[in-house]
Amino acid sequence: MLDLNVLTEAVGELEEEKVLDLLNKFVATNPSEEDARTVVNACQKGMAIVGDLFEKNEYFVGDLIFAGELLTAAIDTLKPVLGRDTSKVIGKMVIATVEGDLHDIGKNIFKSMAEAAGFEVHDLGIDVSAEAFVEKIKEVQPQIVGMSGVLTLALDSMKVTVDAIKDAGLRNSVKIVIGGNPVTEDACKQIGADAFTVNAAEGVKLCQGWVN
Ligand code: B12
Repeated sequence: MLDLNVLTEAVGELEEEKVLDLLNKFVATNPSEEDARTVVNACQKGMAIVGDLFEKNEYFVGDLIFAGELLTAAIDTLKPVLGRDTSKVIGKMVIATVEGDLHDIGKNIFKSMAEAAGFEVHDLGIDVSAEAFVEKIKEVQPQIVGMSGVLTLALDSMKVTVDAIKDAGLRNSVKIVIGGNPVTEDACKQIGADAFTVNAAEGVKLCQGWVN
């Protein structure tokens, strides 16, 4: 098993070559899904280091952009071992990053894992309005709606979106899960979601529980 601390540090220091080299070697050992998920968590911790250094003015927006590209490449490398695609559809979900927020790495990780678990995932992308969520829910009739956001302001957009779902008379037909760095139990209650998580694997387990 690869040294997770070394990986976290390499992500934090934006050492692309080292990160991809570590991950390629890891994938070549044909690891379990469980181990692959631990590796995703280590990458996530590395992104928290990037965020801290950005706050301390040691990194700049360009570094955030590079970090985003680095993590996307890292997750692409891990995809083959993150879950084996199943042909059986166990449920439908509509997901997106909420209005005002352009961060999509966490959402994309959750999407990959949910698809591997057998969900048909309709991904609306980033900066998605409450109206667009409502329209897609009407069209697809999913059992689950997933909202992602990492900016603090995303919490407000999540509330607006849940309210719009209620106003459209759709709240009782869907379970709602929110994810991303700022979500907490309190925020979940305020927003009126059914569940929250800062861990994609945990989110998938929750969703599996809802459709079983
Ligand atoms: C990379 C990055 C960017 C990239 C994003 C690239 C991309 N394609 O996503 C770019 C350069 C675009 C960017 C832009 C900005 N960013 Co930025 N960014 C980051 C950074 C470093 C990492 C985010 C990330 O990918 N984390 C890793 C992923 C894997 O974690 P995650 O999102 O939490 O996802 C996991 C779980 O939460 C869960 N999950 C996520 N979504 C969902 C959804 C569901 C349904 C479920 C079940 C689970 C789930 O699964 C994932 C895997 O376990 C963070 C720092 C940090 N600490 O997060 C700052 C950070 C989020 N950014 C910040 C800021 C300030 C900005 C900018 C305003 C900078 C600027 N001055 O322009 C802009 C805002 C643009 C906008 N309107 O959104 C601040 C936010 C502050 C705040 N409290 O609001 C942070 C915290 C940095 C900091 N410490 O200051 N950023």
